[in-house]
Amino acid sequence: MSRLIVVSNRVSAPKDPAAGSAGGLAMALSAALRKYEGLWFGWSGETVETFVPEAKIEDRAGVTVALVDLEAQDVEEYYNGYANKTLWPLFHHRVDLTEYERSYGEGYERTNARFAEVLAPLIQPDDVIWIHDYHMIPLARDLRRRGIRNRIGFFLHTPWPARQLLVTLPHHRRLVESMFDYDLIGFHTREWLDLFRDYVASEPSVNGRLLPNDALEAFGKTVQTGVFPIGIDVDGFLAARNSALGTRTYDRMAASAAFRSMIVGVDRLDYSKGLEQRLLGYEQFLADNPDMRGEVFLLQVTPISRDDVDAYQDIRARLDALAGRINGEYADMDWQPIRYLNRTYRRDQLAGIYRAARVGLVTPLRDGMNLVAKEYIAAQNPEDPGVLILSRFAGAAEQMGEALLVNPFSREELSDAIKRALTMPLDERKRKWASLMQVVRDTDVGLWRDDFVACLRAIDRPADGEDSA
Ligand code: GDG
Repeated sequence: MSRLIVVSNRVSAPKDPAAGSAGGLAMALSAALRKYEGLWFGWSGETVETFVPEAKIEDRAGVTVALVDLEAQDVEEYYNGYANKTLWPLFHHRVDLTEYERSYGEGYERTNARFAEVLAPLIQPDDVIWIHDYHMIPLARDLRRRGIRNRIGFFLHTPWPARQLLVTLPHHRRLVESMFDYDLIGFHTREWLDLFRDYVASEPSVNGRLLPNDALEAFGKTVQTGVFPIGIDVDGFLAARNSALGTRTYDRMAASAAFRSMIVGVDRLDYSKGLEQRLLGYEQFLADNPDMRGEVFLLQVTPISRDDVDAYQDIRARLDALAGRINGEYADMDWQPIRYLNRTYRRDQLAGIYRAARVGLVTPLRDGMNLVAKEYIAAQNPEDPGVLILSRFAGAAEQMGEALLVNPFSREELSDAIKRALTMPLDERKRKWASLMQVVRDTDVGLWRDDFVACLRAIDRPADGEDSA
């Protein structure tokens, strides 16, 4: 079997897989690299004075990783700039937060060309290459320019934006044109794929064609596209839940809840996750249901993320103020409505926390998939499961229709859904949980990975000289 090369901005292959801190995606990709052999390539997270076009090769628990150091200007323009201040907000429908700086676009192009310069010599003729996420969209084009003719696939972990928003990006056509150097492009949902197809077919400067079986033709090339919904490592997550620390955490949370119902939220501190709207919806619930105050609390676990970017500092300050205000207004001497924590927990602890929660509150304003929704379901006790409230704007809603789907922009809808979840009869909870757990199993991260790699391997590439481009 030919080797697999995984490429992502940060290489998250764990040094010690047994430590239990790595997420499902990192574990699934590491397992694939052990199975197919190969390489995980990306930025080291380090900066150097002057870029050296050479990777540092390391072994991480049986996985070979190849790491590149970048210059500080690359990190500022490519990573903090184009990736996190331009593409991330734009792909999450936040044109108001999107920064359209020419230097960011130039840094993005330069840094991707640098990645290609270092990666190209490491590629063997039979390797299959799988590039992840919005940081590296033009990388296939840059590899092709260096003569790489291997199969290259791309998976986008975020939503794809509506055409009317994408065209606010200077050089949007150039970005999409570079995607036609892939053999396969994957999205989490049919909705994101259809938005991509709509751009290609309807944007006048592209004038592309929809072909059968989700293939597309434009810029004199064809590309295969598909829907590959990501999930969690179900067995790994159940083992974390049942571990000694998972069980201890569950016991500790159950004791701390002491006859109160816990509602849980777990999200990186990101404006796309709808945290402000969630707190306002919960406040509305407290206002609407005075008899339930003192009987519930919200545990919101929110690790700080991308703190170098202004928009993240702003949302952080607003959430601090909002959580403080709601607690100040509603708390009693022996009860606080919100426990708002800016810290991380181990995965086994998180699993124990989810299990103790009556309600999982997952209300992003827009999200590629959202794995917390699947983790919450997996952690439940089948005999007495909690209820998942899920934003209809999370990719996960396309499969998890049995959750209580809500519009996260409406605090009244959030308030009603919280009440409904807290009062749902056991048989309805069990029925919903069983159907959602089936979805979680059907989309296990191992299946997602194998499905994508198999589709990529199955694609026929034109032999030398046959390229239509
Ligand atoms: C992107 C897309 C897509 C959170 N706090 C802690 C912790 N986490 C873990 C969660 C979950 C993961 O982080 C977050 O995954 P999400 O899917 O919810 O969101 P993003 O980080 O935005 O991920 C998203 C995903 O890529 C995969 O394609 O689903 O749409 O935006 O696993 O549990 N983990 C630990 N401690 C914490 O405190 N250990």
